[in-house]
Amino acid sequence: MSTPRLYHFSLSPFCRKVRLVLAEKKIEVELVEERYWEATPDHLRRNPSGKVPVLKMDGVFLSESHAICEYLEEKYPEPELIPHEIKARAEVRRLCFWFDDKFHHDVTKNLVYERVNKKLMRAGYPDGRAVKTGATQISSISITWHGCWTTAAGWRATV
Ligand SMILES: N[C@@H](CCC(=O)N[C@@H](CS)C(=O)NCC(=O)O)C(=O)O
Repeated sequence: MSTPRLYHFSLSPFCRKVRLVLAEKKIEVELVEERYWEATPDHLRRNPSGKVPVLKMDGVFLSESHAICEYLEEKYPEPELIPHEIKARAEVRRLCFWFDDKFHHDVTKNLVYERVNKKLMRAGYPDGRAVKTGATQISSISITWHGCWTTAAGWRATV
């Protein structure tokens, strides 16, 4: 079986979530940094939506971070990251989708897109107001979330 390959962008929280799940499950993976904004034919062939992460595993290209995480959970049930009980599963999905949406909208778009992506894409200077908003939001969302998550679940990998 060939080593799975993750096409990712280091600063993307969607990619980080997949890296965390891979690390928790101790799955060896080859990391390939994808400059997704260049929208190369190869990248679009792997994922027509043009987004990262994309995981190549078992001969297929998996995309959408949550779908990837659930695939990994089903294929590698240990350690269990999603509980079996149906209401608890819904709660895990609610928290994940809430966090993904909120973090992307309040933090990533303001901080990473302004300070990193604009530079990489040569798309002008960062908007200082957006950067300030992102910096404020990161502490309120991130600290609350990570505190909650680590206390509740008692685990965290650092990737
Ligand atoms: N719902 C997607 C969102 C992924 C996403 O938006 N990734 C960003 C990088 S942080 C991206 O690839 N953006 C490119 C685009 O929107 O075309 C997931 O969970 O995988």
